[in-house]
Amino acid sequence: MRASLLAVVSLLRHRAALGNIHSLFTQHALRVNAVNGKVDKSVCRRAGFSVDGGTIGNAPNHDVERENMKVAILGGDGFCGWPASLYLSDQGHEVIIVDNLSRRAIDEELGAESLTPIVSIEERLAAWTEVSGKTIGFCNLDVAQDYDGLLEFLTTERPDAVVHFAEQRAAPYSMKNSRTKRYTVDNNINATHNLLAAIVESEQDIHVAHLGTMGVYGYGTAGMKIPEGYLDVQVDAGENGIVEQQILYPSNPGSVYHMTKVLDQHLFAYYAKNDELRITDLHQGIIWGTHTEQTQKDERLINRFDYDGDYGTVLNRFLIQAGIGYPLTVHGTGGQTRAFIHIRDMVRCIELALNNPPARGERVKIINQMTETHRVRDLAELLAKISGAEVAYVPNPRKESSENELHVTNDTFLELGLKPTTLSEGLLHEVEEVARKYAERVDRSKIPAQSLWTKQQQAGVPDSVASDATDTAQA
Ligand code: NAD
Ligand code: USQ
Repeated sequence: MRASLLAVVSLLRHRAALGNIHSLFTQHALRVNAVNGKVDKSVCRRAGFSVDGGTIGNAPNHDVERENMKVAILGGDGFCGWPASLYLSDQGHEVIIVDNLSRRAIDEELGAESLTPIVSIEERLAAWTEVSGKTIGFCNLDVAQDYDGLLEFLTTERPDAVVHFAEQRAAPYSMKNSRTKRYTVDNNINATHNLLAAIVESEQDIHVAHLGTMGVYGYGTAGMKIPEGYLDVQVDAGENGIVEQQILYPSNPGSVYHMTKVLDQHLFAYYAKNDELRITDLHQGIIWGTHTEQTQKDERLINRFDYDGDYGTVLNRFLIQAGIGYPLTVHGTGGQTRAFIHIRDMVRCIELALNNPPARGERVKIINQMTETHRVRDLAELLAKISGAEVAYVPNPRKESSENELHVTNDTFLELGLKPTTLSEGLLHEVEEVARKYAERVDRSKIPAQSLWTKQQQAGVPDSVASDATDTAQA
């Protein structure tokens, strides 16, 4: 049969929101502790919650009215997970963070630190209780490696929803060498699959909200708007005529990291079909900014802010570079167009996604979590204009299109009430100020992107920095 994909997009209609989930349960303080980097299963076990002294047994956790949800945040110590945990706790949800602190370990491995001084998870949680009067639980657990611990956690805690941030998320780190490639695949795919298998085994109806990426689509749009996950196609079935189908938008990942998110998509599709798990996959653009209302309440609640060549993302890197007087490192021509979302909108999107889960039996709900697109060189030129920074066009360490257009559909969150926080001079200055405040913590040698996609690429070192290094070496 000659099958050709003829055509193209139309927006999928999103099912009506199911309405807010309300909780019968009172807010119940619980704390699951980290013990020497290992899962303290005895503590996890003890953390079962009860109302009026009676343990909630096997009550179904999907069809009761709830004011607040019990939400497990996998990866809740990270750049997105920490502010999301604080935000959801602030809104009155019961939050438990699950994290193996691997991101902190990678900082040590790379000899790079967050620009902002982040305190230990124990201090963070204690500070939040002091500031807000609320308690966030914590379980130190490797979601990718400790399946039994994860199953026990779900069985004991019975969360209404799990937000899954727990993956290795840097494309450059994933491309450094075969060890980091293998780690990224093992960690990300196992984390996602363990979660799905454990939910099935626990026999609970837990809504999973996963942080995926715009990068699953690739960034070329063939002149159209990228839809929210699914593409309407017409297949020429020969004598049977034209057959209409909806398929996952064809993937085109640009790194091993992005590829793991493509593989995640297929795991989700399978478990939604076979086990009727309720899954939302949030295809998120590049986050910028660092503070949220909650992280600003106390210095000990400060969010991490990556600037190094592996974990720093483009706009945040430019802001830090502008703040400390380092040339803005535009890769190649800077013609790459990407999707962006401010960190304060990210936390709100998570809440909106949790409040509007798909129904059981429904296919995976895919939402594009981005608010605007920008071309990299335009961002650099804008910052140069408002801050006086120098722009350096450096070799591109990545193998990627040098120029691309990007048009994205993002109706779902707008219809659910998101009011986008778009790029403004005021916000750009605010972030740059953070960089200035902590400028003495910056290790300038960690700034250039050194991870090469292939041996043909070169590191993204500005000429002025390379010649300074040569001068210093010769002196
Ligand atoms: P991050 O590295 O700061 O946080 C990830 C957290 O997950 C870390 O605290 C880490 O310790 C934890 N973790 C990783 N593997 C784990 C495991 N096996 N078990 C338990 N915990 C584990 O990353 P982030 O920027 O907060 O990103 C969170 C998610 O959002 C990622 O999945 C990423 O792909 C996605 N995302 C991020 C951005 C962005 O710009 N930062 C953009 C789009 C999507
Ligand atoms: N870039 C520069 N100069 C820099 C850093 C980056 O020109 O100093 C360019 C890159 O070459 C690339 C673009 O900026 O073309 C974006 O790079 P990035 O590091 O900001 O973003 P990316 O590697 O795609 O990854 C980040 C997050 C990842 C998330 C993804 C969303 O680390 O977790 O999934 O953004 S998206 O880009 O929409 O796929």
